[in-house]
This record gives sequence, C-alpha cells and structure tokens, in this order.
Amino acid sequence: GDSSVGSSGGGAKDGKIVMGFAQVGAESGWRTANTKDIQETAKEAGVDLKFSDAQQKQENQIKAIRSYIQQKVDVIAFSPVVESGWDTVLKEVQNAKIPVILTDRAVDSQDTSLYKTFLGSDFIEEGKKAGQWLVDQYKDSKDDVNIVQLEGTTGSAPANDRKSGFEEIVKADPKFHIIASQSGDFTRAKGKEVMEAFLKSNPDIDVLWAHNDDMGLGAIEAIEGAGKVPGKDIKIITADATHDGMQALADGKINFIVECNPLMGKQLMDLAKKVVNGEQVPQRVVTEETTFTQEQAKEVLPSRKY
Ligand code: GYE
Repeated sequence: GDSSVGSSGGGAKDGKIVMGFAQVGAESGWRTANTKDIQETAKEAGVDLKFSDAQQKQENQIKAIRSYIQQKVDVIAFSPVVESGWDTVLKEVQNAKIPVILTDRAVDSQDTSLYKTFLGSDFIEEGKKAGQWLVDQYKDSKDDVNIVQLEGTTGSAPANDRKSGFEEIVKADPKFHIIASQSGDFTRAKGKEVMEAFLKSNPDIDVLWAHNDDMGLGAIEAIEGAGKVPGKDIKIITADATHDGMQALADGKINFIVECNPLMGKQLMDLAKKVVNGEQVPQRVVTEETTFTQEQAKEVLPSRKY
C-alpha cells in the first residue's frame, strides 16, 4: 500500500500489502498461538501488518476496522468477537473498496458480498465430534449421564456452533441430560468460577463439555478444589488441543480433545495476496482438524506446534 498515491484498497502499488487485522483479544492459549502465527506469517510473506486487540469487545473491533478504513489499508482481516451486528461497518468497508477476509469466526450477515472469504474451522463439526465421543463412551450403559457445559463467549460463532453440534448428537439418546450450561467466556478464570457454581448446585455431574481447553483447565482446578478427581469422577471433553490442554489430556485429567487449529496465518496471507490482486478465491476455506484421546496426546505432545 502506498498512501501517497491515494490507494483505496485497489491493490498494493509498491508490492507490499498493508493488512489491518482486528483480533478478538488474548483470552486463551488458542488465541495467543493464533496471534503469534499471524504476526510471524505476515513477516514471512512481506505483508505490512497493522494489528489491534479488541479485548473481547465488539465496539473495539468496530473502531479498529474504521481506523483501517481511514488508513486506506489494502485488505482488512478480522476474527469477529460475536456473529451479529456487522452489516453497518462492513458496508463502510465495502464503500471504501477494501476487501475483507473473515478469519477464524463467522458473521451472520445475509449479504455475503460484504466479505471475500471466510477462513476457519467448522465449529458444528467440532461439537459433533465431542458428542460422538461421549455417545461411544457410554454405548454399553443405560444409566443416566449428567452433563454440564461451559460455553464460549456468548454470541460467538464457536460457542453457538459447538453447542448446537454437541447437543444435536447427545439429544438423540434420552439418557444424556445437559443439566447446566453457561458461558465461561473462553477464559480459565471464568471456567473455574462457573464450574465452582455448577458443582455447588449439582452433586451428580458425570461429564463436562467445555468449549475450549482454557475453560476446561480452570474447571479442573474447581473440581480438584471440591475434592473430586478430574478425568475420573467427572469426565472432561474440551476443544482446541493447545499445549496445556494436551498436557492435561496426557496426564489423565481431560478425557478427549477436539482439535481446532489456530495456525491459519499462512493461508490468510495467501488469500490476502489473491484478493488484493483481484483474483477469485473460494467463499469458504475450512481448516483441517482431528481429535485426540489420552494415548494419542502422549504420542504427539512432543511435536505439537502450539
Ligand atoms: O476455541 C477459543 C478462543 O474462535 C476458535 O476462540 C476460536 C476460539 C477458541 O478463545 O479458545
């Protein structure tokens, strides 16, 4: 981008693309790995990155996006904190002729011309994988299974979709009961706090489904604090597969992790170059992911990248 010639997102005149990236925050191990990867891959790709941290607040992200419009960046990428409420600011970006790439999280805008592509995981699939592990785990039992759920940030795509994917699978069998479900905002501290409340009001919890590792790790502290054994008295399923999560899985404190890959920087930089050059890109790019049992965690832990 060369602002001296008044480029308004029409392409990088000096060959160096300027990207404005509006990040969610620094709420989790996943997010930290994602930020680091985006910063590193931008450098490698020769992309001039303007980075902002919204501290999990939509209003801060909207401000950051507006400032990127004023700075006439070549491309705006962002990971929307929540799904709804983006149409106005995205119209402003469109009017400024700056292409947008959704990274990691989706928006619920009906007008899909407001962004060029959405790069990220299939969170419904992740929720289903968590549910399916549970169904398989209890397939030989007729007893009731009491589940508590720690949801991610209210209104965020991963919280909405991991919840609905999971519930779709477990609701097919009436022995599964989701007895409590509340947001822990994807943080360790909130995960611990909400799990403490769950434990106080529910003496009979069999399973915890936490929408990310960090909330699961916070919940482990609450469970141990209540004199119970995580992974045994209460089975724990989480999402992400960050280093700390995988360590707890290998240690037997978590039972199953659904992977969500934060290392999407390289793909993001490639897509950015294409959209800035006016090339066609697919509307949706889904990242590839797997799942881990305790045995698998022990095997792969030494070679994990995040
Ligand atoms: O699972 C969680 C983070 O949007 C996929 O956000 C991401 C989620 C991730 O805070 O740890």
